[in-house]
Amino acid sequence: MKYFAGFLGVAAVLAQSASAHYIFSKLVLNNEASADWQYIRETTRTVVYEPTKFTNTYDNLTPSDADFRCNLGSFSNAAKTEVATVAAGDTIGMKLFYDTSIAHPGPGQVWMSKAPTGNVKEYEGDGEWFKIWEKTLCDENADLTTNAWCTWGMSEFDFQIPKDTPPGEYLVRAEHMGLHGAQANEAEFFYSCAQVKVTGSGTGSPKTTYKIPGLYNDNMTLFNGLNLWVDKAKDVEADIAQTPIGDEPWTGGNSGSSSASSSSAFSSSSIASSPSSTSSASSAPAYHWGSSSCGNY
Ligand SMILES: [Cu+2]
Repeated sequence: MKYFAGFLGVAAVLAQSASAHYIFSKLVLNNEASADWQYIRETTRTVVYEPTKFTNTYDNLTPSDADFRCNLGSFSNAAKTEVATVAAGDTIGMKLFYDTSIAHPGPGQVWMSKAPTGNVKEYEGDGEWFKIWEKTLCDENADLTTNAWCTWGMSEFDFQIPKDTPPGEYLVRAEHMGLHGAQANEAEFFYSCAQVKVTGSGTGSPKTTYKIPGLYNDNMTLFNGLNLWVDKAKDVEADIAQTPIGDEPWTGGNSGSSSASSSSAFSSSSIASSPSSTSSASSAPAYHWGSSSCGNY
């Protein structure tokens, strides 16, 4: 009896903290959510749902580390994580731990990377990644600190595995970022990877691919300098365009971006492969918004 009461107390505390921060722990197949960490590699972090940041880090993890691929220590859980079979063209989802919902302002993305050996359980994610899904601003006239963002309030990302995806085993990485601390280089990244076997006869090839780490750096104003309380939607869009988030997702075929895209100047090769050599001083935050905590969220 005493043991049972103790368990409830711990669960209540965990559920309460999880309402602020989040991590994708469930894969959604045929509209049904899996168990936590059944198909998604569990991180070994002290508190699984805390964000990854460039500064004031949790567990010393930053977006410049190899574990920015699938979260801290998660490769050590790859062997015991199941591989979900999904047909190319199917829509699947990744859902948050405790069914919490996103209450930080920022974009959401889904990335894929093919296991070169054909066995995703032995793949660390050090190969090429491509983007298949993206949500940024949905209402430019709404509040940039909350519901201007498409992902505001979502508890899962639903996305299509492109019909042209070649068969094989893949890491599927869902990611959300909170930009409410970007004015102080405290953007927050929430992400994890599912292990998926794609079936079908796709022969497509994404033109634009990326390496992780290398995807993001803190010379990018979106993560270090943007101020959602002061800046306008067009500023946010300009900052997005200078990152891989501004690139068109691959939805099939043999090319990564549409001809209408203005992101060609920020191709993956120029962004992802070169450690930025520009001075960070020029993009230092123009505003500091007091404490960097997430107390209001
Ligand atoms: Cu936060």
